[in-house]
Amino acid sequence: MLFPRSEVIELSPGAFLLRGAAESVAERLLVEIQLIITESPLRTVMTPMGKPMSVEMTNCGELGWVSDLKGYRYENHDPITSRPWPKMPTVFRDLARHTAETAGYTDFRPDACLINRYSVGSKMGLHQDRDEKDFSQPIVSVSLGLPIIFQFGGTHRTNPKVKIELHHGDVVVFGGASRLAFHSVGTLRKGDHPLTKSYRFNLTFRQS
Ligand code: MD6
Ligand code: FE
Repeated sequence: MLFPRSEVIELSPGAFLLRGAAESVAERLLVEIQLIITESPLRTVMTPMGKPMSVEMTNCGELGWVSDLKGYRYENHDPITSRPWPKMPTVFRDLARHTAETAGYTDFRPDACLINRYSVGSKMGLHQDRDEKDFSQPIVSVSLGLPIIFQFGGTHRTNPKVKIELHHGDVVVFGGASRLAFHSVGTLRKGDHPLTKSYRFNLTFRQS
């Protein structure tokens, strides 16, 4: 597959913003998302603290990220359907590998893709992504639909944060010295996007 070159902005050591890198395949990604959610529906999950997350989620790939009162972990079956997660579409894998490589991560082999859907008022609090085994592998994050504010800091919760707005088609590759950086997502504001209407989707690819 051919991907156009995109502007690469280093946000912090090892973390890169690839402006618009997913734009040329966005419509295909959204078609695949719709197919995935007919197999493994979007759901509201509980944090281990017993609070529902405001973002709805599902997964594709060999493994899926799940959260419940027992904790955060990767599972090879969807706990709702008791079936394997839907297969990771080729266009997902190719985009993740290509953008990781553009950011300098040459051997990224994602086996899990978490799909988050934000509706008006959804947000994601400050967290680290640390449920994976190998922190030498980056995370690739793809934004689709309505824009949102993304904040990221350092490896301590209280480190100063940089604020950026993520738009439709933007890709963030988070690795190296920034792999365990704390980050958060602001509240989704009302809007009407030509492809996703009132929603924002985020795909995060990991090697679990
Ligand atoms: C989001 N993203 O953009 C949530 N995690 O909706 C994340 O939590 C994230 O963008 C790890 C690496 C990149 C990310
Ligand atoms: Fe995250």
